[in-house]
Amino acid sequence: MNCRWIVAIIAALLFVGGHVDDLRAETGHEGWLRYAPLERLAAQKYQTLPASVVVLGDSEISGVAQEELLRGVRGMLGRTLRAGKTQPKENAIVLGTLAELRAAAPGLRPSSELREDGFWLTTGNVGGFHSLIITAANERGVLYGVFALLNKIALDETLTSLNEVQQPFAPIRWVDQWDNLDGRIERGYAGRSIFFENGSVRADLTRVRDYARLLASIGINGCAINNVNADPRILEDSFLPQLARIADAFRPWGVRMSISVDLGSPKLVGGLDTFDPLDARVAEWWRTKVDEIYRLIPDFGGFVVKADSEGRLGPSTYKRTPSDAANVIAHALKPHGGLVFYRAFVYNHHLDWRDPKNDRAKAAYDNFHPLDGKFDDNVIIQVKYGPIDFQAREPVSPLLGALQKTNEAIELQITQEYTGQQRHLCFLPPMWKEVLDFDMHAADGRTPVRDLVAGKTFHRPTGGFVGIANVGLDANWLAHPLAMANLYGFGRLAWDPNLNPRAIAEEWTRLTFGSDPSMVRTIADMQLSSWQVYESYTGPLGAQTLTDILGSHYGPGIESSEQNGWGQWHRADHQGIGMDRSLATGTGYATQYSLPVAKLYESVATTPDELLLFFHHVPYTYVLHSGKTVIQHIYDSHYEGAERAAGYVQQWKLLQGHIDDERYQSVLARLEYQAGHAIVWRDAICNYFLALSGVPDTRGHAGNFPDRIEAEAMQLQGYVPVEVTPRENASAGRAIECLQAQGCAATFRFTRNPGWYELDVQYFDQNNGESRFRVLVNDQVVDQWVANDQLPATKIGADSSTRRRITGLALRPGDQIRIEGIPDREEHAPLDYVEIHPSPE
Ligand code: GCV
Repeated sequence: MNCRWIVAIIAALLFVGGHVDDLRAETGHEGWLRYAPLERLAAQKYQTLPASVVVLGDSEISGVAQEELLRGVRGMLGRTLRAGKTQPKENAIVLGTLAELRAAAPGLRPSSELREDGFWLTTGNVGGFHSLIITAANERGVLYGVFALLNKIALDETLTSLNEVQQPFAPIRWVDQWDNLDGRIERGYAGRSIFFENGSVRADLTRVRDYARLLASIGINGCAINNVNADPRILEDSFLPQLARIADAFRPWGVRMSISVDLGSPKLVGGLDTFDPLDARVAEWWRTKVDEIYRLIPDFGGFVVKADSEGRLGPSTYKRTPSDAANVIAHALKPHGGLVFYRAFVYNHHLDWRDPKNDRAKAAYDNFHPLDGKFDDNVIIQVKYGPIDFQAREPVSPLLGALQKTNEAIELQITQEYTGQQRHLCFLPPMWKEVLDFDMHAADGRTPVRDLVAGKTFHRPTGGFVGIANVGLDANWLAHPLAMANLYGFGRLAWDPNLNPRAIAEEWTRLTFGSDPSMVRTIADMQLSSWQVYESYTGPLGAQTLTDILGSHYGPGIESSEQNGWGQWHRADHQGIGMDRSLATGTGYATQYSLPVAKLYESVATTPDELLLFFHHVPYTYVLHSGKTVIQHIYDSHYEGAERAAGYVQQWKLLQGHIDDERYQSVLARLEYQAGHAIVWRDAICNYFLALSGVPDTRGHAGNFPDRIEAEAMQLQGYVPVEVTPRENASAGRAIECLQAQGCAATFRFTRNPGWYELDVQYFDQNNGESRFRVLVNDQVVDQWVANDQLPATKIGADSSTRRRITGLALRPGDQIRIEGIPDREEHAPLDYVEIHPSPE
């Protein structure tokens, strides 16, 4: 029996028992809140669920909570609960705050005191009837309790003897959006803004309400809606009523709206001649503006501030400090209960790269640690998890352990800016979990990051978690159906950072796709390995994501990090690689950590392999803890990573027929693309370091492509060769393009043994044209397509490089293979190479 049959039989056996959801087409719009009908047996478990639901409060949130329960039960169990507002004369599900319940059930007390947003699911006697009770300290908590109950039903959990208290780990569980008022989203990969279009708030805010519902279901209680590179117009008087409409859409779901502001606003829109935070007129301007906002939006959350960073105005203009700037706004917000999220992402992007002591990684600590204790109590310092900028691997920011008298929140990135932009699979909770569990040794005993940011270690009044989400108008919010697990995972970890990523991945999969155990395992396995896989083909050993940092932050761009002021240096030269951040010989960054952590990173010997090049410059021949040399690790990890990315396609194919076709195909297309792009990454990095180090790959992979035929080596009709820069971003540094409107062709002869083959055509798909391609074998058309993917590139290079795989071709020696390309606008039907492999058995 051949392998293909074995795989098919295993697949069939794995899925015996099958799926219970019907396979109607789904866009992913419902996310994890699909409320898909339960299988008959599973549904029986909930037969004793009361037939009516009573809500004791009369707020909007209470109403929404009741409706959600009706919707969920109807969807999953096919029953419409009787909805009431007064104490029932029958068994019921009762929703209400503890205060509301007091009269009806005076003896009811949870075992521990409920904090804000915490809830209690229990059963008891209400008005003489046995009831299932969802109660909380506040209304938002009741809504969260409803979602928790529905989750239990969706996940087939028992409701008998229900007595469960859930409390959020931290008060701050927010998402930020980087939406511009014109409707674009900075680092957003899923369409345009759900909030803004053409300089105004959208007329139709249905998607905003749907978003708030998703957020509430995972316990997120705040959202800053606009780019931290803030447009000052957001504070214009005429804009505020528009903002109020968004806040109105959020409010029923308990999501507080906040906005990012430009610190220069008093001058830019306020008409003052200064924005000096210590000028009394500036303070007065903020106070008046904030009062006005609260008149329109009584539950307004506050302001996010990015200042003195990447060209933004800031207090340094007047030689003032971040605490001066934060506090003037905080004073204005304080009477209303508003917060200032002041971002620690403050650094000089004109650093002199020639000075080996300069180090961008030191900036956050250097700027904020001296101000510890100087910030008002309603200021939160929002700190990116690492000292650079959301790289696939960074050490934890030392600032997180260094603020003892200041509130802090950790900033994580849900939108995959440096981690594949939702075209590559990269499930981030395993990374976040490592960060949150990391012991900073900031005080006696264990001080994991999760406790520090939640304010537990140093008894701060507030703190927590902020995730940059950047959902867009795409039906499924984040473009890649599997990327929604990152939004879900962020919310779950913000609620309870002790959860484990596998549990999160499995839970998300069951809610999103159904509960077939093999399917759940397959998807969870893919998700859980994906961060490591992505890291392994995009940047080694803590040298950071070796991407084009001056442009899209997407494909490889190894030299873009070097010899400029941005400070994302990896310091690779002919002898070695890595940035020396030790005290003894480097920038001294390592000393920003507490002693035990600083000691760990100070020495090459004790620094973990995965961060070695972040902390040390070592020769390529340096031997890692793993026993490999650095250079061999670079080669091997990139080859293994690309292979594992290809494996995802095979794993996913096992799920065909068990997931609705729409989502199945959408994920498949992305995984196939990823498998091809992982090879682009692999080749760029391996070829670059092979050339730079001159050290050959002992396994003979790097620089060796036996199955490859370069386009420029084919017989060309109309096509002309072009040099590509940087050269590692195209195979052999060259490609071909067609400058004649009627089209061009590239031809070669097949010279190998007769048999079945697959042919990979590596071409470039820019977003400024839609070239057409045809592939012919001996004049027979075997494939044709239009290059119309939306990749972040307007020219030939690693961002646009992509692949078309043509499978099942019967080839004989002497066959002529011809690729025809017809250019369109700026895209000249560019081709890189062809690879021919025997078809897999
Ligand atoms: C919103 C990185 C991103 C920028 C982003 C910035 C920030 O530099 O590339 O797009 O700006 O971080 O977090 O402020």
